[in-house]
Amino acid sequence: MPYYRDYGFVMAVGMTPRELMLSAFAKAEDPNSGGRQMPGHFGSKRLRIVTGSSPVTTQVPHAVGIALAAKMQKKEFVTFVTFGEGSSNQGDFHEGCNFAGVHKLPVIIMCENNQYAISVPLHKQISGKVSDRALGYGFPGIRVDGNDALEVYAAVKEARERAIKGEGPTLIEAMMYRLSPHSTSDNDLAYRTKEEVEENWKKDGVARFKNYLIDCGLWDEHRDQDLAAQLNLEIKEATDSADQAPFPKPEDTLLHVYADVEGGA
Ligand SMILES: Cc1ncc(C[n+]2csc(CCOP(=O)(O)OP(=O)(O)O)c2C)c(N)n1
Ligand SMILES: [Mg+2]
Repeated sequence: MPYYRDYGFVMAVGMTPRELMLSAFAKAEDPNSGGRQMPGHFGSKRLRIVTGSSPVTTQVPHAVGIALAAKMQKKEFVTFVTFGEGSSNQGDFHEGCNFAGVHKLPVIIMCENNQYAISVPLHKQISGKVSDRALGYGFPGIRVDGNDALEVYAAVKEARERAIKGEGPTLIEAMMYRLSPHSTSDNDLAYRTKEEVEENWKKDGVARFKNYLIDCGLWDEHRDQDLAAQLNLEIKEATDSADQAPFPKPEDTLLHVYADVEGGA
């Protein structure tokens, strides 16, 4: 149950650039919503990504409910849900955490703390740590460096093992920084400095992981350039293909809005 920041995450679990572009161009074939939702509202039956709603953090109680179903049906799966630190101040987050703690549900609750909620900086949103809130709900909460891929991986892996063993939820707060404006209509330099943004680009987790792989002798600049060229081509093909794909038909407007009743309503 990812939220709108999770392009990297949904691609890591198998969503293709073409599927994402079909969503950006609002085309009929878009698996996320058939072209009905804004881009970034991910959903895929094939990949078990539950469709996200626009009010932020509504996905937390949904994820907890799905984890309850896993427990009741004795199915071995874990729900993974993400959201921003700004929205972790909403009731949905707290109600979801409380229920998950009481019922020891198999859910990983991950806050992507990028230090801004649109124009509101972290120090005006929260005075403590998001991860410390888990204590009040009776399960572990840990803060990790969200720019360190391996640290995040280790924390999520351990949280999954706890969930599978029936030990209940884990709250993970991944510390990072929102490198771009909130949206294309946001002028971020109205509320933060260019220097602050530039300083944080130096800590970017993708560049850091690349350098780590180079240091380990597993990667090099030459291969990196080849990969970038290959990915640019893939994105261009996905963009062209989605651009040319048909729009939804007007008569399909109500498709998936109401349940189909067998034999007619
Ligand atoms: C309930 C609700 N209130 C307000 C909004 C408008 N809104 C969209 S994104 C956003 C910022 C959320 O900040 P954060 O949770 O830190 O996530 P980030 O965008 O930083 O990843 C807001 C206020 C919304 N979508 N839903
Ligand atoms: Mg944020």
